[in-house]
Amino acid sequence: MRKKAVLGAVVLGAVLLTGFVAPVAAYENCNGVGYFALQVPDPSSMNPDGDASDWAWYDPDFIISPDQLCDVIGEGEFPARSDLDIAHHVGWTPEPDNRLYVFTRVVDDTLNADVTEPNDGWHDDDLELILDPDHGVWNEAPDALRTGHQQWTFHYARPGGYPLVSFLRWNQPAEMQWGPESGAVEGAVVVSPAGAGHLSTDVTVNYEVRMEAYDPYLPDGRDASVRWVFEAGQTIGMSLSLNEADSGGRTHQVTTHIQNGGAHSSEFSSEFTLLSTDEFATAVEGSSWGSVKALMR
Ligand SMILES: [Ca+2]
Ligand SMILES: [Ca+2]
Ligand SMILES: [Ca+2]
Repeated sequence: MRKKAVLGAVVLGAVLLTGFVAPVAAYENCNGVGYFALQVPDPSSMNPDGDASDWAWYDPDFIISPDQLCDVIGEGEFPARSDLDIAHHVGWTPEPDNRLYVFTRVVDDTLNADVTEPNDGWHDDDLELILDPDHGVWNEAPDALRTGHQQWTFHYARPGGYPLVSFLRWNQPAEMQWGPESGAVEGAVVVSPAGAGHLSTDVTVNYEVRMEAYDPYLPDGRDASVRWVFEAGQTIGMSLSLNEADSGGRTHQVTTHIQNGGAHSSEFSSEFTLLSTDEFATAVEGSSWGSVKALMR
């Protein structure tokens, strides 16, 4: 508790020093302080293909690893890094590109990939990105229309198996899938070794996302929805949750939020603050950002 309070004070100090707006909603971050997204220096170099070569610019101090994640299913021990290792990289761009970027590398001892129905994909190895750009307050049923926040999911897809990489969960009407269908939400999930299938062992799964954000995101489509404009210093509502199964269904959900209900209630969701290239590229050890980075390691 004391450590959390100290971390919170340091981040609040950094927020005040750099003119950031402090979060106003009751969000709960697993790491106790919140997470960061880094401005992509050159959006034209990015390709959402599951290959990490376009992420070489990313400051490794900001990679989110298991020591900043919670297991909110909690049936057993937190997975050992030898069984499950996770490295989230989160980026964003201002206008005119104005998109959110995520690259998540998962090293997993066993791949679970036998689900074929997208709404049931959480029984498999699977990434969820809960996004609430305007950082609102919400508490609703799991199948509520996802207009004010969205439960985006990204999944290993292959012929005869799970059919879609990018999908809006859960039990949404078909017209709500316009994001992936129009290219506003792009995702790639690449598993190595190539050709890995259900119960393959010692796999690496790369999830890569490039997406526009909308708030609200409405069933009537892009023109009826409101495009969110990302800006340095914003704190957005967002959780990254990895559903982990090794055989026989999900045993862990390893996530930035503090409770499984974080998909359905802002009270339990996490938040990301957007840093500009100036802030993270020029931060030196000993400065406020250097101190924050040191505490996050
Ligand atoms: Ca890439
Ligand atoms: Ca919202
Ligand atoms: Ca697994």
